[in-house]
Amino acid sequence: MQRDILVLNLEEQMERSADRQFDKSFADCTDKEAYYVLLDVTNELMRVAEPIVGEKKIYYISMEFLIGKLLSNNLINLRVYDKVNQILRKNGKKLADIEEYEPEPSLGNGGLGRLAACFLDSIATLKLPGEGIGLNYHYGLFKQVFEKNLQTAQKDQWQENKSWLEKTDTTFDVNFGDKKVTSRLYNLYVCGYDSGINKLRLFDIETVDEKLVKKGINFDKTKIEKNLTLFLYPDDSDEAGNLLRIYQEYFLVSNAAQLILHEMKERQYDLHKLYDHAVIQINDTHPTMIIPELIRILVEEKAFSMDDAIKVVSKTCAYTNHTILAEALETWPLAYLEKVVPQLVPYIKELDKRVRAKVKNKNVQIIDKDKKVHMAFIDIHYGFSVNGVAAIHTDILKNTELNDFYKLYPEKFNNKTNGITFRRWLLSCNHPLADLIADTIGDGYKKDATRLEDLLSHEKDEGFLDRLESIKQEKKKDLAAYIEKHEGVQIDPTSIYDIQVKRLHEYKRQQMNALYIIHKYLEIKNGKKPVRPLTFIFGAKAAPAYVIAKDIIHLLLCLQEIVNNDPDVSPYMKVVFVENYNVTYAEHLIPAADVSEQISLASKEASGTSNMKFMLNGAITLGTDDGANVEIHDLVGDDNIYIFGIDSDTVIKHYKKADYVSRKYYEKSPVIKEAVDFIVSKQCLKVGKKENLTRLYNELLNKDWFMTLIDLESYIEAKDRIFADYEDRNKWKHMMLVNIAKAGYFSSDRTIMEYNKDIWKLQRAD
Ligand code: OAK
Repeated sequence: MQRDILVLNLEEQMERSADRQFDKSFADCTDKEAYYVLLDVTNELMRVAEPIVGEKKIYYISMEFLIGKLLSNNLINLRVYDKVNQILRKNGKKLADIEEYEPEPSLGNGGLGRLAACFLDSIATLKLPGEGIGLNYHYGLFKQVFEKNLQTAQKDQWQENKSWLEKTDTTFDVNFGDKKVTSRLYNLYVCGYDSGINKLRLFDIETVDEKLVKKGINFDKTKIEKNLTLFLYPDDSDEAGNLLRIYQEYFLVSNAAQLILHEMKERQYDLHKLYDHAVIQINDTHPTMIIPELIRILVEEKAFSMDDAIKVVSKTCAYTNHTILAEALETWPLAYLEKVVPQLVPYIKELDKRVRAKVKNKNVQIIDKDKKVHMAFIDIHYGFSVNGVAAIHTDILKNTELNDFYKLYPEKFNNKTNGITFRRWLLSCNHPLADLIADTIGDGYKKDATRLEDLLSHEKDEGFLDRLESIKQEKKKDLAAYIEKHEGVQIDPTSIYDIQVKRLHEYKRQQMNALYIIHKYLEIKNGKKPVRPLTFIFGAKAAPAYVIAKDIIHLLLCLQEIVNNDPDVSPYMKVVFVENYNVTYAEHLIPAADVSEQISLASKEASGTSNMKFMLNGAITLGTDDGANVEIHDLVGDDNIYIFGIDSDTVIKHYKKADYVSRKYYEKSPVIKEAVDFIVSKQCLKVGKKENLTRLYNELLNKDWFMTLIDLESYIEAKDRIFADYEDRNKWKHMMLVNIAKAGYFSSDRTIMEYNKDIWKLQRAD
């Protein structure tokens, strides 16, 4: 009721807010002031919205929530978007201009964090009682700045006094081995689409000292009271970095445990039935310490026997694995845990002892012979569910990586193919497409994404297909303007936009894309021009301690300089590496893409989620049979996707036999040799640094852990083919249609319904 009144008087609310905050009328506000007005009234609308409550709640614990800007999404989900736009128009303003002033919270690295944010949207939309629990990093992930074709890292000042965050009175004491800190809870309201409100709980400490940060993102890693929530994932290449990471992880789980138990007490629930009221989803191993921490509290403070505590906690916790890369699987030296969280060590040893008593297989022991603690193993032995994030990923976990565990607990393993929220990745970032779909098949797809399949009956509808094409064209023009404004590079909206955006990692193989670009460049230099200009767009951050990843960025920036400044070539191709790729940038890039680059080495990308966002926006996938690409392939069929490269079984065999020799492919193929050699050519060294380029060249020739060269020729073939097919406009428009129509499966609403049916078992709050 209160909400309806607020909505009815929205314009009046905005005037009042403008007057209160800036002492002027809304029409006189600058776009920046207008942002604070909209923030104020939207916050108010969320405060009065219905909270989603029930007897059992999901607590999604994660070190990352990559939520993106919130204004547009909140307006859409609160169903006031059109009304607000009307008011803005009346006052001579545009939401797109106003949104530029909203800072993007920098609380995640990439896929795992963005998935957590999509899940919160879907949990609320499906009216499931739930909350996210995470940390409120002051500078979050670093801001990427390019200098002399190199990545540098700067602090990202995303926090402002006026924001979506609500400061609460809730504080907890968190005890480490050598110190104690006091936390404070901040709430961020998560509104579902046309439903109710859940919360994201973000913990912080008040003693953080932002002045600790010196040049770039360097700071004293030992001053825990001052640095605990400064940055996300500090450099973990040294011991101090690793220790700080463990302090952060324990800070998260200690707060989570206290919050959950506090809520149980408030609602007078019997802790022996904790699992009837709470389910804890552990987002990769970073929050794994929640298991020994809850057991410890139940035993030490709630008079539980060890057996009972372990039983109850094991029935409450579920684990999601997001990667099979060995270096990402956390193993902490016991000595580190003894320093940071000595109170947990007896419990971790007890959990390990019980495993040893039960199972002889040494591969499944929690504490190994080198006294390292395998965090994932705690989750698998002492959680009730283990899931992978795409069908092929879960199969690899079951049959290879975690096979010893699968044999022990086959019933715990299940697959939950990832999804994306269509509210952000279609309704919000691509209004014309969302409207075209609604005009064609009705509004139903907004709540039931599988309805997108109704579009298939329009495959012969030329009017529809032409509108699809012209919307893509409009989005390509918008992106060209955005890139010109932000990067100072001009691109041609009639060219083919080929886009690869994701974290920079060798397994994702941006270096293979770079080699294609070199190949094309040389072809054009030799007089072989593409039928239509090509634009290669990249966005990616490299972990500051990941040397080769930064070298790959360097190579791509050098190629950008060489290609774009060469008058023989630049009319036919351009390269743009956008600076500081983030959620906001993704929302501009994805709707404009023609070709979606998903070229990881088969078996290595757990799922990928940009592949789903691109498909939903009518881009065609050029990819390997990896992660969720496999399911996209199954859904759209061979005719609507471009798959190349060796398959995951072949990759796994090569690793087992350790028989991959990249130099063999280099020596055998003049095309490969020419492209690789270009990296250390005079031309490249003129714009780049010898040290970096030579290191990358040697890496490709002597190591190439992710098998770039074995796949390069088939990649070139497939990429040339997809570009040629672009000229068959009817075929292309049809492929766009099929991809959009089949994208419904990848709605995170579907994913969350599956989590709920198989793992969480919550009641919808209607
Ligand atoms: C990050 C840190 C440690 C472990 C995994 C990650 C991560 O981001 N993994 C990514 O998760 C996404 C969501 O499930 C997947 O789509 C990506 O394939 C995976 O790399």
